[in-house]
Amino acid sequence: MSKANQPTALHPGTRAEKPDPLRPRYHFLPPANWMNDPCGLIQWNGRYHMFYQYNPDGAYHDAIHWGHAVSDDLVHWEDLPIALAPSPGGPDKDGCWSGCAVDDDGVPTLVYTGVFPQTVCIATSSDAMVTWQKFEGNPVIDSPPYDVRYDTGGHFRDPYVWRESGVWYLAIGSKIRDVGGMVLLYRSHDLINWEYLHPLMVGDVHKGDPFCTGTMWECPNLLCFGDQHVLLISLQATPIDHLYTVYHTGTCCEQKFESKVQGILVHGGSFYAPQAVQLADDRWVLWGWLKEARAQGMCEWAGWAGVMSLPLRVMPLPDRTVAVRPVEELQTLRREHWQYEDLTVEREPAQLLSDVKGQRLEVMAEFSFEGEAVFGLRLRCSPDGQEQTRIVYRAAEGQLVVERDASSVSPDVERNDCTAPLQLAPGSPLKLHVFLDHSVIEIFADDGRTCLASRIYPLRPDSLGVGFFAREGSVKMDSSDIWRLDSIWT
Ligand code: DQQ
Repeated sequence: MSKANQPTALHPGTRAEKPDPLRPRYHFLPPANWMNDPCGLIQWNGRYHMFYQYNPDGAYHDAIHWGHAVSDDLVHWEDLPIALAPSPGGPDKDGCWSGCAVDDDGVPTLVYTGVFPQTVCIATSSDAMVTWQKFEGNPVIDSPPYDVRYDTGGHFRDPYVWRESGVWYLAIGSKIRDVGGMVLLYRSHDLINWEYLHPLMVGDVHKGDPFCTGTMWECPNLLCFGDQHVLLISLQATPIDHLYTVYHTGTCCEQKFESKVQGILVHGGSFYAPQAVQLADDRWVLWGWLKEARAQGMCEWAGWAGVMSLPLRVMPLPDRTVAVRPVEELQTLRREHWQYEDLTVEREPAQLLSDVKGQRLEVMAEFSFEGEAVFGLRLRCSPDGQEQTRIVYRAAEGQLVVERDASSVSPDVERNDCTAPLQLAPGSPLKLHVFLDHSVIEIFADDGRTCLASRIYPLRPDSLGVGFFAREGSVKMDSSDIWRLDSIWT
């Protein structure tokens, strides 16, 4: 490895910038500018490293670098110098797109996408991951496999690498023109020389199956849980801005993946391109990119765009569906606490809670209800209700919905409903676990079996109220705990 890479400049921007009421405070995001996918997640010498797609020049996607941060607890982060920057004239001259990190017998190694054209490149570090040297022989894979069956159009990105019995495997996102997305599989003994094996999985955009569709499959991740595997794929569908991540639970036999059960990992249209890492304690934890849902001009005015989801534990269940739950370490953020029990939920518009207000809250609530009830929780509510966001369970439709029609007085934000299917067995309570962080809402319902993430942009400074309401049917709130959460930045 040689050819010094010098992307060690510190981030422009600091964390003590102008107060911004929409900027999340306990979700990770860079000091300023654009971020998208998490990359290169790895636990190294006991610390958690996160890299991410980053544009140091502004709050828009261009000339992508790898930002870098490190944490001791999965929750609080310290910014490190930019890890990778495009090298003029190199295979990544137009950007260092997504990829992963591996431990090559003590040598930290990044495997990433160089553009354009889309290729696989590697870089290593010899100073405990502060600076990175790009391999002088990059790219290590210079194009998708030549195969007359596949017209990939050159779409070939987001390598995900793991080691099995001393052999490296690499899964990478691709597509077959007019057919659908595809994940290709390679093998290597040294991370440099790669042998193409076969597709790990191929979709079919024409079948109308929401789990196998998408014209391009991005950011594959293969998680191993003993004899069961979970394949995560981020689907780029049509129209192009319709992006979502699916999981396939199945088995991997002779390097072929057979999908048995599928689902959408996090509903709502904001969560995309997650990356998962197995920690030393065996937990699989992932972060996803939470996209903005406001006009580009608002992002550029604010000076930032994109935020990481909470760290989420991935747990396959006995029925082979996958639950996603916030990691326990987040409980260290809990501060002021309110508790309620056995309340009859008032009809809409119900009173707001008199003592709870906030932009940074965690809510755990359990409701019992009869029949076709419609009920939920209001957040970021102004006293007159002009601004409010409602998290609603519609029992008859079996839907959990974030109603954003009144979420902001701004005309430049998305205000459509964000919906997730949620069928509860008759008599079962609704269990909601909600995180609010200024412009971010993450919801884990039914112990993480149904997850929904959404973005909201309330502008009124008094949009701080919280309340429960019933629209249809009789509803009881059995218990609820609400905490104000701390900021992760000092
Ligand atoms: N983002 C990266 C690509 C990836 C996409 C570019 C997914 O590598 O396919 O920033 O959001």
